Amino acid sequence: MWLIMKVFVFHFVVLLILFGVSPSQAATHNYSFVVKEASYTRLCSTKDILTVNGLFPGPTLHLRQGDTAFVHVHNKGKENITIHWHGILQPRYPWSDGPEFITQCPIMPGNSFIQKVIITEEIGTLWWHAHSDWSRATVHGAIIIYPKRGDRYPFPKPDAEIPIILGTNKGINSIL
Ligand SMILES: [Cu+2]
Repeated sequence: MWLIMKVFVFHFVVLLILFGVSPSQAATHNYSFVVKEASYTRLCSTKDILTVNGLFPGPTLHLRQGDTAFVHVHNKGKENITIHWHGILQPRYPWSDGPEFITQCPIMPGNSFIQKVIITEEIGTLWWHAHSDWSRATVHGAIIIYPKRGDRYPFPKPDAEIPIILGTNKGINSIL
């Protein structure tokens, strides 16, 4: 009887480790993206541009391999919008990947939509951007994906991390 109890407890502990208390457990993140116009000054010229949360570039997502992010997109702009997660595979879940009228309907002005972003194999720095007409010129930002806790980078560990986001002159100049 005592031996049966010991075997049962051992199996129970193994199951716990396999399904839930692993130290590299994936995390869920929630972000709020309010798409709205904000005034922006460059080279002594101030214009209203479309932004996320009033920021240009927009907010940086900090995630780990295996994490899932739910990005609550609130469209307070004047045009339809979607956000695309550039370089993210989105396995078996293309429904909030961003290309409007292909994988999802655009988010109309005044409406909200939760875009689910699933990080599987990606690691390093990618970016997100609007996927409707010219809106991507100002509505974009970085996605920084770290290895799982306890894992190493698949490249030499950076000494420092400084995100640099490059835009095209054409897009920015035509708006500013
Ligand atoms: Cu893209």
